[in-house]
Parts: sequence; structure tokens; C-alpha cells
Amino acid sequence: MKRPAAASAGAVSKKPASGTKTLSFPKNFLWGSATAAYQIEGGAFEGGRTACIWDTFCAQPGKVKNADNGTKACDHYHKFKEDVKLMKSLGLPAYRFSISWSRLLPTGRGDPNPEAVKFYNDLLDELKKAKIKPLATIYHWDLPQCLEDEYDGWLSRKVIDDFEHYAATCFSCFGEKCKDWITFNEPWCSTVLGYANGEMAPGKKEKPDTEPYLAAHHIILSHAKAVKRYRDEFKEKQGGQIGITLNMDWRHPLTEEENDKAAAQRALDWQLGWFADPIWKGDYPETMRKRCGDRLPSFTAEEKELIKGTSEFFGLNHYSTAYVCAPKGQAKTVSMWGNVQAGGYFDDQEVELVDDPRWGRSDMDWGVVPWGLKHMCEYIQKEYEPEGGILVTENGCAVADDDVKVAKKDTFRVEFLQGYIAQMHKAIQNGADVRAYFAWSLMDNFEWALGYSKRFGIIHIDYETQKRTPKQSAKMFSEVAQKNKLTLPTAVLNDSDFVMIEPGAGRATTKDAPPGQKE
Ligand code: PNW
Repeated sequence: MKRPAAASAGAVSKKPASGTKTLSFPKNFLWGSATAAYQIEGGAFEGGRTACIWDTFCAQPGKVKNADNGTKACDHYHKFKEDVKLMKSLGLPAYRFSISWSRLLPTGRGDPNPEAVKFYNDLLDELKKAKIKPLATIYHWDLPQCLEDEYDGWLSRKVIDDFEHYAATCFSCFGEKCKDWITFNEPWCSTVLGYANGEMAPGKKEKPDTEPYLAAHHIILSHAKAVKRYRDEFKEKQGGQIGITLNMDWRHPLTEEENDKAAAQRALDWQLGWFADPIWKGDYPETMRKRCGDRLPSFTAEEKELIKGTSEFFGLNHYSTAYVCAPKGQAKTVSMWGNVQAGGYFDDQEVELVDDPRWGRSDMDWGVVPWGLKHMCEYIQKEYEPEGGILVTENGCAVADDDVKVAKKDTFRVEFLQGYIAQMHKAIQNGADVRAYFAWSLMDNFEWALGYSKRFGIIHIDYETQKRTPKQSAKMFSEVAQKNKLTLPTAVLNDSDFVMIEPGAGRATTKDAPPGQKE
């Protein structure tokens, strides 16, 4: 089935509008771009770095598109100075990057590798010279392979002490220069894609009924121990803050019927609440505890105390939205990469996802639904009231802009960012305490199992020559960051509000597209 070509990132508005609108952001709102070590650094076996689970995963036939891997990536390991210069020339005030565990601690534990200490300190020094505020993610999916070999990584409780030691090493080596710490990036991806559908390292899918829950349990405990360590030994002296980043696409009930509303809530519980509830409220969501029984590990009273209150801000990565209904019979969900997934974790949730056929679609085939970000921020505000506010630590889209000429006019991404930023602005006006927005990503990079086939950057990378070229979206975003204001076409603003499926309008499906727009 062919999808209608999207003329713009947002969906079609009823009344074409002319002119522009300007939206101002709160004083001190933080703008920046984000990356992750495995996706950009390269230098995979240089400077003392040892293998991580992604090196191993990439080497297995059929796991990654075109058998790509992160061995060279954007060669940021050698080109970081040029990359910081580019950020500076774009006037981007902040930069979120991640530290490679197997670079800093090549045996997974013990003393830090001096070459890695130098590399990240050099990067932090460059950022300081450029007056760019650094935010460091401690774990963005690249567990040292030796720990996977030794005790099955996140499946073992042993990982908790090793992660705590790794995090403490980061604080002591870099905490004078970096004041903002994110313990984990998207633990949902590490656990569900790593242990339930096997699309990500370590690529396990044999026990989707228990292993994702076990891995998540150890990640939450690792996070809490690392935060305690930061607070006990570093926070006061270094004057920084620490928290976690979770990924959640908005889940909207397809109808006002109770069973659809409950299904939408389950979808939020099984992804966001799974991690956010223990951290903000002290335990897993009740829906999960009831349905999973013993398959969901439980926290002792002491552990609950340790975990609660361990995120000083709410890091949110957000990309898309879906309607949710209660499935009739066993629901088959489709993974982000289009694979049908069922069993264990996927059955436990009992949700069916429905997209509106009139949504624009990115090159990942993810629906472009700017208003979802507004709902998402408002939900987090209401549910968790994060003390240090919400930081949107990733948002962006893939565009098929391999050709640098196309990249220089990436209108689709420009409109995507405008629409999402406009809806984030609405959330702020409605009382959501959103304090930062990071575009994913600073540059095109290794998009995990999809290799180099998907481009998320606001800077284009020519992988043959490693030439960097800012896209039109980089220029647009740079202007937003510098003025702390978004000026966008009224038509794009109107489109960002587009809502098709009216609550209560019945069980709409993808076949309900209006005439002329059917697939
Ligand atoms: C995030 N999903 O991954 C990661 O933090 C980035 O490293 C990645 O490049 C970026 O988003 C784009 O994919 C996600 O299934 C992986 O909804 C999966 C999902 C969302 C984000």
C-alpha cells in the first residue's frame, strides 16, 4: 500500500492561511542539539576503547541494515573540535552528548582510561570556550561487551555496582566541567528493543515475558544508586543536577469509551510509568503489578525509598503519537522498524495502536503529530510535577536527504520542528513547566539497526568525505535558539493542531481517510 506523499510535515489544514506568527519562550529557556557516543564518535577501537554490545550486535549478520556499524560513524572522535565550532557558528547554547562506558572503563570497571579522560575533557574544554553548556548522558545503550559476557549485562544484579562505579568515575573525572547529568537515555528502548523484540543490542527475544522486566528493574536500581552517589559525594561540591531521560510518544484514546481510555492509560503505564512511577511515586504502576504478577520483580521497602525522588528534572524524548484502542483478541503491534511483535511484554499491555492516514509521515514512517507533544508535556506535568521541570532532550525527524542539495532545503524537517516547537509552546502556556528543547540530532549519524540509511541531523554528513553541511533546519533552529522566539508560517501553526479522529466519532480505522486521501 502506498501512502499519500506528504506535501509538508504537518497534515493538511482545512483553510489555507497566510502570514506568520511569532511565539516567545520563557526567559532562560534552554535550546540545544543532542547526540550519542556510539552514533557519532567512531574511533571504536582507538584510544583504548574496548567493544560494547553494539559493536557485537552490528557484527551479527542481518541485525543492522547494510551491515553498517559505528566503527567510524561521523568520526567525531577526531573531528570534535570542528563539530563544536559548527555548534558555535549556529549559536546553539547547549549540547547533549553521551559518554562511552567502554572508552572510559575498558574493562567495565576499575581505573579510568587516561586517553578517554583526555578526550571528554578536551571536548568539555572546547564547549566551554564556545560558551556552550554541556549535558552528559551516562548510558546511551553501549554496555561494555565484557560485562555482557561476564554476567549477561542488565539481566544481572551485578550490573548495579558496576554502573554506580562507572557513573561515579564520570562525576569525578568530568563533574567540574559538566553540571548536568542524565543517568540513562530511554531505558524502555534498552529493555524492550534489547530483550523483547531483539531489534537492538543485545538482541534477545527468547523471554519477552520476563527479561525486559528484569533488565528494567536493574536499570532503575542502577539509576537510583548512581544518583545517591552523586548526591552523597559530588553534588554539593560540583553544584550540578542529575536526572533521567525517558522516551514516550503520546497515546490518545481513539474514542471516549472507557475501554479505549483504559487501553491508552495502559500504553502510558507500560512505557512511561514503568520507569517514571518508581522514580516519582515509589513503585511500578498498579496496572503492571496486577497483570504481570511475579514476572514483574518487586522493590523492597528500602529500595522504594532509595529510588523515589531520584530525578531532579524530567527528561523527555518524543517523536510521534498514536491513537489507542482496546484490542479485540490478541493485539499485534508493529515495532518502530515495522516488525510485527507479540507475546510477553507486548501482550501484557493489551493495546492496539491506530494511526490517522492523513498524518504526514517521516522517513522512519513515524506519524507527524505535533499536538501529541503538547498532550505529552501536559500529562507529565499533571502526573509527576517534576521539580526541575521537563527537559525535552530529543525531538526531530528522519528525512531522506542523503543528497546534500536536498538537505540544504529540508523543508519537511523545518516544518516538523516548527510544528512541534509551537505545540510545546502551547503546553507551556497551559502550565507545563518545560524548560529546554534539544533537536535530535546535531548531525546525521548511525541510526542503530537502520544503520546510516536514516538521517536525523540538522547538519548533513557526507560519510565518504566526512564533510559537514548545515541544513536549512539548522539555520531555522539557530534563529529560534538565538532569539528565544519561533517565527513560523501561520499555515504550519494551524496544521500543528490538526486533529482528525474526533472522540466518540466511532471506531475510526486507517480506512476512514477522506475521499481522495485514501491509501
Ligand atoms: C531515540 N521508538 O531512539 C534515541 O535516543 C536516539 O539514539 C535515536 O537515534 C533517536 O531516538 C531516533 O530513533 C528511539 O520505538 C528508538 O518509539 C525507538 C523509539 C523512539 C526513539
